[in-house]
Amino acid sequence: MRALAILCLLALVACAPAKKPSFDAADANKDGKISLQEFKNLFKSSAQDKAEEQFNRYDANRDGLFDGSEYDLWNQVGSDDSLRQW
Ligand SMILES: [Ca+2]
Ligand SMILES: [Ca+2]
Repeated sequence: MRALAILCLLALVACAPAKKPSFDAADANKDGKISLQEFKNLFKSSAQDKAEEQFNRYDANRDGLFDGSEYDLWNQVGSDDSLRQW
């Protein structure tokens, strides 16, 4: 059981979220939505295509904007930290 506990702990550490920008930080113009451009600003210049791909994937209602819940979902499960700018 001890080995299992250690494994669980390791998994937790591995999955611990990196420091991520809050919704408010990403929402540069403070209109309460994240536009594709604002979203892309979170990514490295070399990862702009991937940013757009992810944006389209997580824009659940296809309105071209991320609201809080869409952004949170992306932040929790969709983000690839290697692509991020920070
Ligand atoms: Ca905005
Ligand atoms: Ca949306």
